[in-house]
Amino acid sequence: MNALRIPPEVAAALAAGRPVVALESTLVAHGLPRPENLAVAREVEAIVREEGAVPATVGVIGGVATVGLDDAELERIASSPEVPKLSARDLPLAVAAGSDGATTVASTAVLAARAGIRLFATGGLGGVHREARESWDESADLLTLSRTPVAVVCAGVKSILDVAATLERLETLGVTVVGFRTRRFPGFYLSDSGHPLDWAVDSPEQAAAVIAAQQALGQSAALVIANPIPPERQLDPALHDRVLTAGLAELRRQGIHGKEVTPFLLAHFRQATAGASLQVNVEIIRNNARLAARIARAWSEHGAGRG
Ligand code: PSU
Ligand code: MN
Repeated sequence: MNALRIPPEVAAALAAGRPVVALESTLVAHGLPRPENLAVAREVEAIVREEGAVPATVGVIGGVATVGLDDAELERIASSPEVPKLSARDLPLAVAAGSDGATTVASTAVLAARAGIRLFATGGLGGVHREARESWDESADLLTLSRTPVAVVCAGVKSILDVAATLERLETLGVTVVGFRTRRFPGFYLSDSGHPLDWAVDSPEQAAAVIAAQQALGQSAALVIANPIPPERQLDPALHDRVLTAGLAELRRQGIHGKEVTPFLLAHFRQATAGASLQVNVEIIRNNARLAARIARAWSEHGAGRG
């Protein structure tokens, strides 16, 4: 069965130890509105290239988990309104069914690790939802990161979540978390979630050294590299809090649950902030892709995977 495909450009870069950055496709298909989503997906790949790394956007095409979508495949994932959101557990079902699918942080991490890609950029991780005590809604991103050796550059976890509970879960699950030039955990749309971090790195080289140490110690959990949006570019915190309160009330009123929750709240933010949240979200993704590519280069110079 041809379940996994790594196109030649990505395979060659990996074989030669050159820098590669995995990118996810759920944020393209379900996190950003059409048609801007396709432009953002292409731009982010271009940023990774500009920084001297090979981009590998991950998705499932006709039942083949593909680590490095070509432009036509990227367009297919970005423009189809029906493409399913696949977490790690959904991958075998989509493969066996011959389906297309967009991959979340969890499923992208699994496929990137399987392909031998260490660096991965996204917007914000999934995590523990507010009211999780009743709903039990905790993103599979967390458990997956506990057993998947990738380094994920993100702007923390989405601020629609219970950030404190998510940080506790990351600790329990043994996921290493480090701030990039900060000891404050970022809040996705906001530069600071209000929660401190114990550790920070100041350069791509230092981040690569942490990855090398994880490997040397035989640890197989992920590294979360938390990269905040600069404060002058964040969403206005007062607006953020108002919009979030209204969005959570609307979620309850409409009885939305499961994997619809995250896309619903992101769309609510876009509409209620007249697109300001979209600007911030796109900027976060750009910044994270750039940093991931720089770390991938430092990691490659470190002797990627060979140390
Ligand atoms: N980052 C973004 N936008 C997104 C996501 C991340 O800027 O839409 C996606 C990721 O794919 C992440 C998912 O894995 O949201 C979390 O979904 P859930 O809460 O249903 O696990
Ligand atoms: Mn969920």
